[in-house]
Amino acid sequence: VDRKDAKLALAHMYVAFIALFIGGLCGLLQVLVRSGKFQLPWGIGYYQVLTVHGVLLGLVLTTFFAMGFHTAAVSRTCGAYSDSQRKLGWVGFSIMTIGTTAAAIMVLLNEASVLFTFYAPLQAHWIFYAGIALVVVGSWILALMQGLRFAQWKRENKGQVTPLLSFMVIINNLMWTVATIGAAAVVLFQLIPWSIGWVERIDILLSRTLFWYFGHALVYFWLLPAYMVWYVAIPKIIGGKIFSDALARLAFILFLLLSIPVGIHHQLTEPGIDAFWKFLQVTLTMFVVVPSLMTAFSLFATFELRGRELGSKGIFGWFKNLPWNDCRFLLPFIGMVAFIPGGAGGIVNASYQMNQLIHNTIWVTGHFHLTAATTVVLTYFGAAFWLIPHLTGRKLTKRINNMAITGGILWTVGMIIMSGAMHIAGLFGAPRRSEYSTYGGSEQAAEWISYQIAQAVGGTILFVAILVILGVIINLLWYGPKGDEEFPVAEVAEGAAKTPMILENFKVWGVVLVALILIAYTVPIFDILTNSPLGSVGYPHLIGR
Ligand code: HAS
Repeated sequence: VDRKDAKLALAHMYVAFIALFIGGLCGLLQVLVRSGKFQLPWGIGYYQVLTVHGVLLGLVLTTFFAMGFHTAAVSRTCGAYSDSQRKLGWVGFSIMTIGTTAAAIMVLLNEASVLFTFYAPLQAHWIFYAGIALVVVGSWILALMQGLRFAQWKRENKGQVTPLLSFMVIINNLMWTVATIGAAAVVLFQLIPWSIGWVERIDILLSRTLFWYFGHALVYFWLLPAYMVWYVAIPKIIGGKIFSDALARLAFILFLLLSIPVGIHHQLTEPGIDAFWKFLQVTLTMFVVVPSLMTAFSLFATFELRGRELGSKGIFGWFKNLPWNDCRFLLPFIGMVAFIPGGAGGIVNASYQMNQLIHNTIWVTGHFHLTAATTVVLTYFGAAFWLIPHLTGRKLTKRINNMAITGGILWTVGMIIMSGAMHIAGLFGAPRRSEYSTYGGSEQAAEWISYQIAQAVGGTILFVAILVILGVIINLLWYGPKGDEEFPVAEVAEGAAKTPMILENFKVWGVVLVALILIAYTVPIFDILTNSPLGSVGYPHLIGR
């Protein structure tokens, strides 16, 4: 990565890891409160802490890491940005940082305890919403910078297949840009006018539907940088090759097409959306599982091919030949394994009848601590361990590697305990997003308490893991020995089929994407606008929340 581009990418990493520290600390406070053994001091509210945790880890860590990683990935595979492109990038980064700071100040002042899913009826100070809007606008500008560099590469290399990693970045940015239109719409047209007091009432169902139009694609925006690492960097780290360039591109295109028209699977218990549209979006959700299954297939193939190259025998012989003592491999690998139960849990969530059982229980929190906080975050860490020294011109030494492995193992143990307890308590009906309560001595609530204590144990181990990981990052930023660390980009395996050019045709995929969104959302949104008493604070949509 070019030196000047490295500075821009690194700036994102600083914000991401500061967010990890503060967000992680708030996570620790939450599990302690929920155990019933601890009370927040100085009048700090539970929802205030929960909002800091969700916003910093779910929105800030992820968006900044993804944008920093994207910036570096395009520079590495398409070449350095021009000065004007890079300037644009700094403008985008600055706007995102100003927006984040504004939103964070409002949350810390308890003026925006609206959780990371900031839809109505909870209301925040307008500055919080304006901050979110700035983060979105800043990210669009960064996506534009990366898109311009990609387009320049295409002009200079007419007729050639684009670099796989940059192609993946562009797909993730396209998905993000189309999805954030939903977030921008709810913030600009509903939440800001309402919180300033220009309008007295807004439609809650509309705000939730626009949010989830954005919200499910959001989780794939977190996931796809991890998939980039799995497809492109991990094969190089293990000394192997990418199983198939075409398969990887097809998986990303399927994510682009199917990530957005599925948001209603978060609203299956919502009155006011016709069952037919829920059915349609659940069906599309089952299709969006396919690119993940393709990814699993491709990774197994990469591991097996490499193992056979090293002489391993039998069906699982390759397992022995993977580089277990390399933190750049081990942490993402644990992330992959976690995605097997995490993804299976997602299929449970998306299954209409089973969703009735788990919706709004702490099972859902368990689900996203496996998917987002284990699969995605452990892969981000694994990537940061080579990306940061690559950007700072330092080495990942054996000592730092061992420290990173310790952090990863602590994280895994903490998460198994915490997320496992969340899944089980959820099946017993324990609600998510609630403070400790005995619910007036209810017998059922008494069953949850031991699981809440287990969550506190797991959460405490996780916080120790965060401290160790931050120790690693500090070493890689400032104290590791000077040297060159590789940005690993694997080649495609010799026997792989040629990549068909249709996969590069953004116009075709753009048309299919718009068509799918229109099919999935036009009638539900039309119904909401026509059937609801517009302007009401929710009635009848408040029923059943
Ligand atoms: Fe989800 C709720 C459905 C994936 C995150 N999800 C959430 C929320 C979050 C979240 C944050 O349908 C809560 C939002 C809120 O606050 O309300 N989710 C799914 C489905 C998938 C899925 C179908 N979710 C994710 C990912 C996330 C994430 C990824 C973050 C990154 N989710 C739902 C639904 C809800 C939901 C409902 C709403 C619930 C409710 O009622 O509120 C799928 O994408 C999952 C597909 C994945 C797989 C796994 C493939 C496995 C792979 C690993 C291979 C391993 C290898 C190693 C090679 C099928 C790729 C093997 C080695 C060995 C040795 C074995």
